[in-house]
This record gives sequence, structure tokens and C-alpha cells, in this order.
Amino acid sequence: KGSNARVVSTWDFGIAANQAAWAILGQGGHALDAVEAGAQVPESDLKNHSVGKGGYPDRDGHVTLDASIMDADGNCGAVAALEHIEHPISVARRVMERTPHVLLVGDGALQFALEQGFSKENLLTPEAEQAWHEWQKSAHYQPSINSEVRDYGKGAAGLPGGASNHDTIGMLALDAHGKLAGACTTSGMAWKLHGRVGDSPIIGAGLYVDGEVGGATSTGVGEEVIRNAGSFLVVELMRHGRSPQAACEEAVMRIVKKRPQASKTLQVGFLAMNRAGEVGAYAIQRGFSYAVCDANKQDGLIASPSVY
Ligand code: SD4
Repeated sequence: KGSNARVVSTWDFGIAANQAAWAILGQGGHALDAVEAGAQVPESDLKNHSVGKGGYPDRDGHVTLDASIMDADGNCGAVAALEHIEHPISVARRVMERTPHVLLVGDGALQFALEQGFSKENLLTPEAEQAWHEWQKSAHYQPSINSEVRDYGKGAAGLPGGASNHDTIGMLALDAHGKLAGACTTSGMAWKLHGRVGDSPIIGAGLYVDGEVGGATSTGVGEEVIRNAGSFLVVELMRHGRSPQAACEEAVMRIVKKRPQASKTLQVGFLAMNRAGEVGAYAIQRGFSYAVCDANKQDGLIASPSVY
């Protein structure tokens, strides 16, 4: 049971998320249930300042969340700029399963979530509000590389209290039935313009799964990923014979080639897994990591290779 199953996810907080996913996969459960359960872990983590509750707000003080979910059969659902709901990944799943649509945004997404029985909460923690007030003193918007790494408190990243200004979990799971699924959830870039939507809820950008081929997800500056239909590109490259590793490398190089100057100071990372369970990752900058969990090892963290 669960012997061929595997789950991978972005960054070090992926370890805890993978364990929640593995509780399902290891019992022979479904990939879709596993990625939803996994993604909920950082969504509820108050120390994680850019996924779900505890996430840093936009420029105007609103915590706005983006999430998407997709299965091996092309079913998908997403929410963007959703406020006040702790688990946007679960709302995304409801969009997929209970509506004829793929993506709901803003007030409409909130209205749908409330109709579905999700409760309305204040997601802006006192800590995040304090960081926002600090930021307002300079009101300088500059995403910093690898702010996802849990370095807050050390004064890193040029943000108040060393706060990270973006982090996202992207997760891909292969279950014992050979089915793939993926999930991606984030509060996006801290201090973004109100209404800004990143790559994470855009199917084909922040997440893509094709049951015949594999899946891919991304992290970093979403605008660059959207511009290149990043996760779709990775999956297409795998379809045409690339390994997950080679596909991630080519997708990253596409971004670097188009914007060589900007790429020197921005981070984008891709993580991919094919239907055989082979995994690859590549990033523009050093510092991207991903967590792998299977029957052999439950808490592996791997440093991704990178351009710089
Ligand atoms: C975004 N891609 O909203 C997300 C942010 C992110 O690691 O991944 N941070 O653009």
C-alpha cells in the first residue's frame, strides 16, 4: 500500500506539508486528497508569512490569497485575491468539484466560500499588521530573492524584522493508484498592489498536471512565470521526452533568456514530477529547496541546482 507513492513540495516548509500528505498517500489514499491536506499545513501556519493565515498583506493592508488544485484528468479549480478564508486550497477544490468554472476571484470567491460553509476570519495577525506598518514607513516595494527561506527574525530580506515578502507552497503527489495531482497556495508577494494576482492560481503558470505526462509547479516572482506559461511549459517539455530535471532547466532558461537583466536579481524556481515518480527542480538563483517524501524517506530536503 502506498509503495510507489511520492509527494514533493517547494521549500523547507514542504517537509511538514508532505507529512500531512503522506498520512493519506501512505495508506493508499488519493493524490487529490493528499495535496489538499498537505497545502493546508502552511495555510494554517502563523509563522509562515505568506501562505494563508499570518500572511503579509498587500499595500492597502488586505491579506489576499491565491490557490489552485488540479488532478490527472484535467479537472482543476482555483481562487484568486480571496480574503478572509483560512484554506483557499479547499475553496479551489470546491470550485473544481461543485461549479462549472475553473477560477473565482475576489468578492465572488469569498461569496462562494461562505455559501459553501467556510467561515469568515480575520487573517491579518497582529504580527503581520505590525510588519505592514513598518513597511509603510518606506513603502518601498522590492521583492527579494529566496525570501521564502525561514530567515525572518534575522533581519534578512531587507524587510521589517527580516520578514519574507513572498512564499508559496507548490505540491505534486503521485498515489499508489498511479494518479497524479497538484496544489499551489500563497498569499503572493507582500505589499503587492491591491488586486494583484500571481502565478499560483493560474492553471498552466503556477501549476499544471497532465495524467499522461506529469506535473509541475513554480515559486518566485509570479509575473515571470505567467509570462512564460511556466508550469505548462515544463509539462509540455516532459511530454516531448525531457526528464523532469531537463524540463525545469529549459523553462528557467526561457525566462532568463527573455529577461537577462531582470533575471539577475529575481528568483523563479520550478519543481516537476513525471508519472513514473521521477523528480526534477531548477531555479534562477541559489537557495531554492524542495522536500521529497516517499515510503523510504519521509523528511528529505534537497537543494535545487540553479543558474547563478
Ligand atoms: C506569486 N509565485 O504570487 C508567488 C509568490 C511565490 O515564493 O512563489 N513566492 O508570485
